[in-house]
Amino acid sequence: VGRTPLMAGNWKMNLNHQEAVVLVQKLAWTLSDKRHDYGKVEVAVFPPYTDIRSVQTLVDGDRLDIRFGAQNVSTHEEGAYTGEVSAGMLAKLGCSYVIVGHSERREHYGETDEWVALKARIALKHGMVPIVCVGEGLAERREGNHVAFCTNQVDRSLDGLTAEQVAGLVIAYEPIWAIGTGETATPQDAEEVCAGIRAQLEVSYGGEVADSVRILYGGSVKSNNVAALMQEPDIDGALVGGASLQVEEFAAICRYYD
Ligand code: G2H
Repeated sequence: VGRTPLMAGNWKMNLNHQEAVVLVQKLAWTLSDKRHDYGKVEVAVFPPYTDIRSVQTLVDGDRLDIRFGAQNVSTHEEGAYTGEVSAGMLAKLGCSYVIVGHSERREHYGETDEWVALKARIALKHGMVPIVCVGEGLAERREGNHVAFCTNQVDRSLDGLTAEQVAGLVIAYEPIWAIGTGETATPQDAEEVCAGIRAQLEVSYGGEVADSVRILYGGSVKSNNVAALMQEPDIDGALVGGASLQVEEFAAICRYYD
């Protein structure tokens, strides 16, 4: 299947403005180092809202082969929603992607699947690709319900999307118990859920759509565990948090096959 792997660096709420600029510059420089092959993956970074504009300026100005996106988006088009940022604003800044439903937003800000579906819809409406995050907690994992829990989350988070829209989506599977904890799911653990998600997509939208959706794994991905994860047939990339803040480490993740 011809799914281009996506390595997505989710900076979360880290780095000041200057650090963000330096990180993108160093990353661009590293990715252009001809001693390594970076050509097989798509690389994207997800700065905080406040640095998207600067990243856009660097990427456009130097024609960098780096995509970028936002970590969140409002469910509303515009208006009296203090503190929110709209999909239209992000699209105008050149965002290719928007992360929706990250577990940290579900956990700390009460985001529900219904909200996630609204966010996915509004991102698509403005020409951006949502990266729809799902993942089980420790309780579901211990009870052995993790696959069903995640496929339900996918179903509900994609509510209202057409098959055509789903075909262009990215889904990120992030087991909550493996986020920022240093714990990684084994490649087999991750594949079990990613394959389950793809099977569910096939039931809901057909085989062709299911085959075209990229499913990322996220949760303590590092240069020393990414290659094994990427060998699994249903894992098409990684959503990388902590390790994406270190240029050498993130670059090593992007050339996992080298
Ligand atoms: C999961 C991941 C990126 P980390 O949240 O979204 O973070 O790699 O730090 O576990």
